[in-house]
Amino acid sequence: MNAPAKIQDSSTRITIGHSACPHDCPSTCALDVEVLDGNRIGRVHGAKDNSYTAGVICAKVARYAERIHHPDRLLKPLIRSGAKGEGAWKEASWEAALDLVAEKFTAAEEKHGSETVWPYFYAGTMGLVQRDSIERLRHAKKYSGFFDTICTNLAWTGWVMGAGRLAGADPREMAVSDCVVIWGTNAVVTQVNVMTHAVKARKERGAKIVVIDVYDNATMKQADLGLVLKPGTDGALACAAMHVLFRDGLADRAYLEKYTDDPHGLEAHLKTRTPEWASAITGLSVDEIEAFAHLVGATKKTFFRLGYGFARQRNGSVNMHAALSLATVTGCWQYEGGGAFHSNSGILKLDNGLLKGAKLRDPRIRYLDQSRIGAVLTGASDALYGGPPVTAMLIQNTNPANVAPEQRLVKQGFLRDDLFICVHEQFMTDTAKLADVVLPATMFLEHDDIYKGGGNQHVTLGPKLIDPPEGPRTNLYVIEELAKRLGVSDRPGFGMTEREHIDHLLASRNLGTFDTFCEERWADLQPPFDEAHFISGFGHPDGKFRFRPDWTGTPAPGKPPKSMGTQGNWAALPEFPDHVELIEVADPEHPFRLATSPARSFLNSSFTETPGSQKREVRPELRLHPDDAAELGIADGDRVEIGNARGEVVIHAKLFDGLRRGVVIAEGIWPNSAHERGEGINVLTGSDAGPPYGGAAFHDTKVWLRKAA
Ligand SMILES: Nc1nc2c(c(=O)[nH]1)N[C@H]1C(S)=C(S)[C@@H](COP(=O)(O)OP(=O)(O)OC[C@H]3O[C@@H](n4cnc5c(=O)[nH]c(N)nc54)[C@H](O)[C@@H]3O)O[C@H]1N2
Ligand SMILES: Nc1nc2c(c(=O)[nH]1)N[C@H]1C(S)=C(S)[C@@H](COP(=O)(O)OP(=O)(O)OC[C@H]3O[C@@H](n4cnc5c(=O)[nH]c(N)nc54)[C@H](O)[C@@H]3O)O[C@H]1N2
Ligand code: SF4
Ligand SMILES: [Mo]
Repeated sequence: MNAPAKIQDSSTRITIGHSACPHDCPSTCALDVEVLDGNRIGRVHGAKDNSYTAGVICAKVARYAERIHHPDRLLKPLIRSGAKGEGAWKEASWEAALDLVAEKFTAAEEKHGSETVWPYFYAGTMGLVQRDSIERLRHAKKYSGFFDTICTNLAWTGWVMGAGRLAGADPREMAVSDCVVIWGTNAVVTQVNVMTHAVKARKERGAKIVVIDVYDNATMKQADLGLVLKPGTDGALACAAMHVLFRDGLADRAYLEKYTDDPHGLEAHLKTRTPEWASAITGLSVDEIEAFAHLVGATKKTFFRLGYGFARQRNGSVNMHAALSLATVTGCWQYEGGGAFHSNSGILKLDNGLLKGAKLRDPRIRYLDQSRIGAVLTGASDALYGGPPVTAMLIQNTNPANVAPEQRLVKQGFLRDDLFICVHEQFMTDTAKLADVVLPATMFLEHDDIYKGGGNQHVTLGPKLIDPPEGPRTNLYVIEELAKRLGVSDRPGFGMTEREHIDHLLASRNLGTFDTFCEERWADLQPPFDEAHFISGFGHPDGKFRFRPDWTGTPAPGKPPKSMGTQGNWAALPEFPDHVELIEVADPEHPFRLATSPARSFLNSSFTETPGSQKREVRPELRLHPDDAAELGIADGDRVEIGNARGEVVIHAKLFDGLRRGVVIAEGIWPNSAHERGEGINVLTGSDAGPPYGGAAFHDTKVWLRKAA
């Protein structure tokens, strides 16, 4: 299975094991891992012969040894012995800890009915077996459902409204493009492989790289044209660029006639969306908007790489749809190296029904909104959908006390005496600190799993390469053991090993087995050109791209289950691409707009514990325009207080002129304890459901700020 051992020196034997990065990153890199003496790891490398990874991975995963062999890893089940959140624990055996969890879940169910238990999980591991098995337990037990809105909803909805399918041009084609537009993704930081392919195009064919963001970030430093606009105004930029294309004969009218729903309606609608109009909204100059429009209009092979970041605004679905509409007006879809891409999650379908227990699902059971966990746990009746309070939770692969919006409400909820919480974790996170029972979890190199790459087209195996330390157990183990204690272990899908689940998933698409994947490592599922570029039709029934989206309609991956009704204010959404002021517009009490962009050395709340990341990120900082700072009497490095109706946070000022006045940026989701007062940046962010189907607007927050006392 592994490449032949190479001998480094007489004492250490190094073999290379193959895996996939399990973290919540669109790149899902194929990895070559140095395994030392069969039980520790050395450096981690990107697989050179994987056509998307192409030998490149981020620095934080290259240094994975410092995370997996970290001295602070959780090694023992812990049961709370003091007050909630106090930090007093006693060690317990696995048997005793699991018995306690099962006992508490059963008691909660007896008192309030099964919907009182809320399994809460996300993508801390993207491994299908370890991530999704919790769904099987929840269906089998009729526990409350989980509507996952924290990350992809606003973006995916906007894309699918236009294209009809969550797929797009092969991202490797960026390497043969003449212009790569990197829009609302800080790719250098969040998915480095985008840069591999984009930079190759520049080196080999002189391609231009355009970056559109709200600050001059690490990716914009690599751009030929960098556009720094105000947060939440990308729809205006896209509309003005389309206006210029129609005005100057750069719209591909023949293509539009054939492939789109209403090009004439669009053109008429855009008449008033001039560069002057957009300039006032975005803060960009008319010249910048004209230059951008002419570049993408005149360059047939333009590749639009649309990220998540610009959709994390309350008008994010509209902005995503507008940017995608711009790509379509240029006609770039027809050319290799042209087109648009956001996610391939729609092409990498494996039959996960057995894994997730789909047949066990009772459609009458309510779903609760992941992002509204604060409202749910503090008993807001609209958040509970008329059902019982949540009084028991199992949390895997996520750290909501840190990453969810409206942190004060979340914490208040967690501290409720009548709420029992079990957290299965690798480290003592902000969430684990508030639990009643903490169970130690394995890491990806210590268990078997299989991974799908949203930002590429591969399904990649991650077999177990080393033994875990004594103590941590897999997610699958926890689910299976709870199923036994809760009386559902005889239901379909239970009692299977990781390898059996993987064989079953692969068989559904005739991709082979766990064993064949040990040899082949991955499968490349890229659809043919005509399908990926929508030459054979877009994903809507009539095969046409929709400039006029049906915001309430199907098909939309983020659409809530029927039982939730319509979440957002879809009535406020526009008929055609537009700028809609559904954002938290600055006002006299809150003159600034805050975006909480990603930090390079952290991945969400992960890697905040590793020495390499801590050394590089240093401390939480707020990027602030020097002229704004001068007006407020704030100097570089000063402590500033930043706040709104949801709360206030103290952070250090970093004067920075690479953003618009009135905009501030806080990079990274630091642990709450890294901030004064032990409260993190998500004290400030809102959890209201972005239209049409919900989703958290993490970069859309109005705030005041002042020098801290
Ligand atoms: N190093 C690192 N890598 C990560 C993560 C991380 O936290 N750190 N997170 C992972 C996860 S879970 C995800 S979903 C992906 C997300 O990765 P991305 O798709 O890159 O999305 P974001 O990280 O939300 O933000 C990207 C950029 O959008 C910008 N932005 C914010 N508002 C606007 C706007 O209104 N318009 C425009 N044009 N830009 C705006 C931000 O400033 C930021 O630079 O990254 C993954 N990879
Ligand atoms: N302010 C602000 N907040 C944000 C964002 C933002 O841009 N700004 N981004 C949002 C986005 S896009 C996302 S996706 C969320 C993500 O936020 P989280 O879901 O918290 O993300 P991660 O850090 O990826 O993973 C969470 C935990 O999973 C654990 N874990 C990893 N593997 C395993 C495993 O195999 N088993 C178990 N039991 N645990 C495991 C890790 O130790 C980690 O503590 O944050 C959101 N919050
Ligand atoms: S770039 Fe993303 S997928 Fe690749 S190793 Fe880093 S975190 Fe993992
Ligand atoms: Mo995410």
